[in-house]
Amino acid sequence: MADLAAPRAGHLGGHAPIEHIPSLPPLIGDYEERCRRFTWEGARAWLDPDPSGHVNMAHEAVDRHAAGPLAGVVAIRFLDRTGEATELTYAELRTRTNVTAAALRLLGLEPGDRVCTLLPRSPELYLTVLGTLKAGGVYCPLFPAFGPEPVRERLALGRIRVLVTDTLSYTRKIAPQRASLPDLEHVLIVDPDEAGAPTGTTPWSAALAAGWAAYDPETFTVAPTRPEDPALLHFTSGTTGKPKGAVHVHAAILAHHVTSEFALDLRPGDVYWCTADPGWVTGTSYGILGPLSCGVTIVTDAADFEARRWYRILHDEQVTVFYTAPTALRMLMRAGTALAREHTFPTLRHVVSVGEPLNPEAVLWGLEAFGLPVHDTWWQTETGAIMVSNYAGMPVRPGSMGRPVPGVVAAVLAQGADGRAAVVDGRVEVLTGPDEVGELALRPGWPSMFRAYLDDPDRYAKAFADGWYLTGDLASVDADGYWWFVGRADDVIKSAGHLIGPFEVESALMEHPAVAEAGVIGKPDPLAGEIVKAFVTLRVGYEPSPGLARELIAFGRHRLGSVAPREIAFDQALPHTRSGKVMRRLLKARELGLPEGDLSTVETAPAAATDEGATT
Ligand code: 6R9
Repeated sequence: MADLAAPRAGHLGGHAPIEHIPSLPPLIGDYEERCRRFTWEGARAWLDPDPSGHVNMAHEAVDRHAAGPLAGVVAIRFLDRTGEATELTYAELRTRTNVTAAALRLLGLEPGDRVCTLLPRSPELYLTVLGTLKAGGVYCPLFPAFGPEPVRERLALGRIRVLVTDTLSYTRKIAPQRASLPDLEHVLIVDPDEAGAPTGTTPWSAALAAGWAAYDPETFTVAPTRPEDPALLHFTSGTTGKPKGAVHVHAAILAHHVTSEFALDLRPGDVYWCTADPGWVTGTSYGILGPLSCGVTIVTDAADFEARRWYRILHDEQVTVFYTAPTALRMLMRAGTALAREHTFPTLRHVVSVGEPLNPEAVLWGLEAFGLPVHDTWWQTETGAIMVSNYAGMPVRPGSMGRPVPGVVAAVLAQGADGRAAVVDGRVEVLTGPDEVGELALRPGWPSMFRAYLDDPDRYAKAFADGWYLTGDLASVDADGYWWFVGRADDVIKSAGHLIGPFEVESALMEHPAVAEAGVIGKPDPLAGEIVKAFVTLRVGYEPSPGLARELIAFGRHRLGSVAPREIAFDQALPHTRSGKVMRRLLKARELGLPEGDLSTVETAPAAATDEGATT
């Protein structure tokens, strides 16, 4: 083990390392040794293909356990808003997901057809994910807090055939736009009222009853998918243009499994709680597939964050491994250490975080509240699985993301003028010195690597250079091999761990009659990491006013839901590049009071911002 006695200066405060004392020895032993031994080819031995070599994620996650000693173990324990629990064992989950798959097959779902959920954390969501995979379909989650606009855009881009949702979401977000979604053939409603499901939809229970009648769930055969067949479609956001649909294949389950063992330290007997919403990639890879593949008991909670409730769940459910996000940890911190101390967590062994920079304070607070430091993990929608992590048993260096997981080759690439990796004659430069900052890049080859951006081969090709996948993040590596997150190299916003594309927000705002143009940035926020702030140029005839700012915020919220701007500032002279793009980087530099850098490409003279914005 490297000598970690000296705290690392400079970065995020540089705290002394913490020796983690697990109550159980970590599942995976020595890091260096493990990296030396590991090959993906070797890891494939874990997969349980059929005799013809077919691999199906849902089989790997559920059925293989249902056929063995874990059959009677609780696979998922669902807590509803009142705290009432419903449980499904691995055997029951196998049957129920077979019925769901049968229902989808009966609706005419063909291999490769796409199925979406717009649901809170409920049994129907988990059954749809696994049922879709078993039917050979491609599952695509939608974040339930999205407004009608992001929902419609993703349903249209994904050419979704089947949507599973509830009455309220359907009535408010889908029904008014159904005519513009010709591919959406079936909508299943999980909570029809006495009057039945809305016109044009089918009650979920009726679809399931039909599936049950048509197939024997005990002998139902899972779709014979090949390892490279598409399984998951995750929309993510870039700096420009429409949301990008990252496509993942069935073989990805191997990476979900290996990293769930290595970074989350999961094993049979664990009670595991992942607080990520299933509408985002963490909710699929580590809320469902990875942990089930390890044979653990997953706890899910339908309620929103509430500090006391969370502590109670950790205690009462005897959670052993807790995977959450920095924003959630900061909300727990805000609720005070005293509240945490009212509870004990005797079973808790490993606390892990993802999605945004984990500040050293949160790591150290974990020690106070749980008696355990928080272990950071870094990855992206595109990578499908954890790439860099503070694994269990590793001395945590607060503020560091950890080290690449076995089987992952990462590098820091020299930057060009635009902040991204410089590509000269098709070549990049790998920085090898300690603490040098550049773009974090990964050598493709792990199974959960995205295989395409849906219908956008150009964008996919642009994500690679010289044999590297370029992540868009800036990072550095210290002399001991610990990786440090420095920032994004692009304009994408991370708010409460959720990735938000500025272009999507700008486009929605520009549909308001008062708005001529908008530039959207992430403004640092002590709780959410960043909040969305929009700079708006008004059309002739409109005057800036706090009332108009409030109106624009309400307009954004109505269209976009939770990804809407929280702050509006009026600016009649937004800075542009010569090619006419709003310079978000400059807006951000001004917001932060940073030097404005090289302005040679600015066309509109930087004007003093007329910040008459309202904040809600
Ligand atoms: C899993 C997920 C990916 C982006 C990523 C980076 C940020 C994720 C982080 C982190 C600092 C960490 N990010 N983990 N930043 N420290 N431990 O979040 O996927 O929604 O695609 O976001 O999130 O900027 O590039 P996704």
